[in-house]
Amino acid sequence: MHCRKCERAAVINMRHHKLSLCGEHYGEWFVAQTDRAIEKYKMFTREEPVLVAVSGGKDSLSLWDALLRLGYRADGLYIGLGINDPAPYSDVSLEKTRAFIESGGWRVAKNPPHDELEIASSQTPLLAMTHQPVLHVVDIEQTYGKAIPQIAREKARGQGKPCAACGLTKRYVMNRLALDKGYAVLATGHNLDDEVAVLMQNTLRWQTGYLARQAPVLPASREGLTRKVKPFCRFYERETATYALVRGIDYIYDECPHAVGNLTNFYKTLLNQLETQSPGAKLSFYLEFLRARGEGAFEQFNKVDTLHACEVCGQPTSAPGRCAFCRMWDIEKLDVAVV
Ligand code: Q46
Ligand code: ZN
Ligand code: ZN
Repeated sequence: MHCRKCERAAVINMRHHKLSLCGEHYGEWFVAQTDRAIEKYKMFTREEPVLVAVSGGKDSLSLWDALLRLGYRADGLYIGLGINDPAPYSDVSLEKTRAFIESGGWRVAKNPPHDELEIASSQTPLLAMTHQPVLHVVDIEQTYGKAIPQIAREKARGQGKPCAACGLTKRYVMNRLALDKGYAVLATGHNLDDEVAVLMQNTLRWQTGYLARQAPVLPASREGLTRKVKPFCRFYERETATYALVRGIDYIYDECPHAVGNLTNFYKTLLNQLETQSPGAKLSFYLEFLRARGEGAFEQFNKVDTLHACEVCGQPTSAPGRCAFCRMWDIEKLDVAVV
């Protein structure tokens, strides 16, 4: 199979787009599509500082790479969860994240070279990249005194899995750091497969409130909350992985050990079977959902709760008193800055 734009062998064939591309042209197509999504959904502008939540995986590192190549003012936030048992997942993911940004590989095109001439021309950045990216690292154990598995065990949250404690902590730290450091927006690397798995989960249970809030952009609906965006929401997982590959991004292949066997992965497997039978099914499920949502199908379920300020940290919370994060971490008892 050949590239649509040149004679070289294709590295990817996207049946849903009827498009095959070589490494170089795929890299160009991918960043252009990223920019189109950012503009289409009005995610952010080139003037606004963006905080990218990076985990060391293919999606978040590819997102940071693509945003920098497009000339956005993108910095990274890595949250050290302390998940190193049975395998050193957190340690390796931090290593990969640091290596990515310190290597400066995002500065130049790094598609597999075909000849000398091509290497020379591929050294040109897409846009003038004047931004010097910063990586913020928040280590949960150093900041709050315990790693995620430990606090989850102590608080008996999540029936044996630390995901509830982890998700609550990550959401809080991301939002808080973005606000404290003056970022206009928080970007995550969720891809189409992630979004469609959640969509299916919410649809099967008709969780209309969740459906009303599932979108490429979640506006900062009130003071104390940051706008959240998902620029990769239209890319299949295979497409972000191929981008990481053609860009030479070294990422952590393993998932968090606690993700193994979770419900989201089960739905991903089901949806992959559907996609095999019917190419493009995932993309149209998602896009048709966005269309219906855009037409107001879920508007009535988008309830705006009355929020209170947490009496410890000041963040918005649904019940008066301490927020869920401060309660779980007993923040008033710890002598630490919140972030
Ligand atoms: S990191 Fe945290 Fe995930 Fe691991 S402990 Fe669960 S929530 S699975 S995205
Ligand atoms: Zn080509
Ligand atoms: Zn609080």
